[in-house]
Amino acid sequence: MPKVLANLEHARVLLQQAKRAVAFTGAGISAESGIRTFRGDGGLWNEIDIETFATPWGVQKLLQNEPQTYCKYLDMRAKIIYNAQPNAAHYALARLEQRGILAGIVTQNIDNLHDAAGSKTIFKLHGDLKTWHCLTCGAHAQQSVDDLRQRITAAQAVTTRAEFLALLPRCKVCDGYLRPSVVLFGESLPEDQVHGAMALLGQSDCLLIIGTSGVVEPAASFARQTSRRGVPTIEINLEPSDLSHVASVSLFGKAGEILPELVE
Ligand code: BV8
Ligand code: ZN
Repeated sequence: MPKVLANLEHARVLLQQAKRAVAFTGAGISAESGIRTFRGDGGLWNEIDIETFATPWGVQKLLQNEPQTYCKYLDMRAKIIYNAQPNAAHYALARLEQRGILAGIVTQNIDNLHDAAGSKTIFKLHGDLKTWHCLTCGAHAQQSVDDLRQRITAAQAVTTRAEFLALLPRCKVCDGYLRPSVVLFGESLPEDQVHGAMALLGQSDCLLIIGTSGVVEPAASFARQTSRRGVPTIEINLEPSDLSHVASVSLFGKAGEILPELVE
């Protein structure tokens, strides 16, 4: 039997024995939905400087000196996500949860495609575009992606930091400015999401690592520690990642093709 089929069979056996499997997902699971990944071929960070565009200090500096540049970046990023739909990989995980095999998902993605595919238990380690928080009092608020789209469209005409701030929604508690709770580099992860993810991973009896390079911390360590605890680990990726060494079996190929086959 060719190695690929043997690996798929091995992964199937591991999943069949699971009662509380958990999926740890990254940008690769959304690649077939048309959303760019960050590293590897065509990766976003190959052409966008993380320090300038994706750290709080970089964003502050951009807003002070060239708000237009930042608004164009936001428009480029958000446009990719607006029309994205879940792909077969997202739906396969939702089915696995409905069957009571998958206990939930820990994702690094901010695209809300797992929610759109019907998954229920999802912990978003890096936030998402619909969850916002107040810069002054920290109160949380939900904003629709349409609302975000209108604000980013209006932001294309912005010339000063004050004009940019004027476009932000206001907090109902203290009237402070709201921002999307997307976690930038150098920012800590949302505690409620981290606690939920740790509890889910702590009780898991099978770990699926799907579409992540395993480079970003502390997210990657949550997956690594779970495998190191002896939980059987199935990796699905186009190529080896920084987490391949902890996988019991690695299935190389597109998540949108492999996951439905693994789940059926
Ligand atoms: C923290 C949201 C401390 C934003 C993201 C220097 C300066 C500042 C920080 C650091 C620094 N050096 C190190 C750090 C720590 C930093 C970090 O890990 N940096 C990395 C680059 C080394 N981490 C942080 O800053 C974190 N916070 O440490 O805070 C702290 C502590 C206490 C108090 C205060 C502060 C915050 C990290 C979160 C950053 N935000 N995103 C945005 O989107 O703009 S990270 C970003 O990377 C996304 O969330 C993404 O999901 C995530 C991880 O990447 P992947 O998902 O793995 O995506 P990638 O493209 O890398 O890989 C895709 C994979 O899919 C590939 O393997 C590919 O082969 C595969 N693939 C592709 N297509 C398919 C596929 N697989 C299957 N099928 C396919 N079709
Ligand atoms: Zn507030």
